[in-house]
Amino acid sequence: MRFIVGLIALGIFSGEAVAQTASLPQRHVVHIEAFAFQPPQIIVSPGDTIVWVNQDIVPHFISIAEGQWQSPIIEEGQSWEMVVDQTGSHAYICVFHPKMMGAFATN
Ligand SMILES: [Cu+2]
Repeated sequence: MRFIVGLIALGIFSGEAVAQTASLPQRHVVHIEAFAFQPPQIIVSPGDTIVWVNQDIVPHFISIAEGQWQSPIIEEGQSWEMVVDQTGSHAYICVFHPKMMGAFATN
């Protein structure tokens, strides 16, 4: 009995040992400016949101390289956001300007 009391005093049976590892979802802003994604590559977690903000004077149109998803056409001054629901590394381009390339990867 003295042994058990000692363990409780050490906090071993207190139930406080479960670490809080999950973090809150983050918002990541990718600026579209001068026909480029800035930053071009970001690291995200599933459940995070990526926001693309078109600061150019022309529309842009994002498509993942493998064609798995597309944004609507993002008009000048508009933005579009997407919740990350997939893991791994994903490259994307602008359909209108295929030299525009970006990527996001999950950590
Ligand atoms: Cu474009």
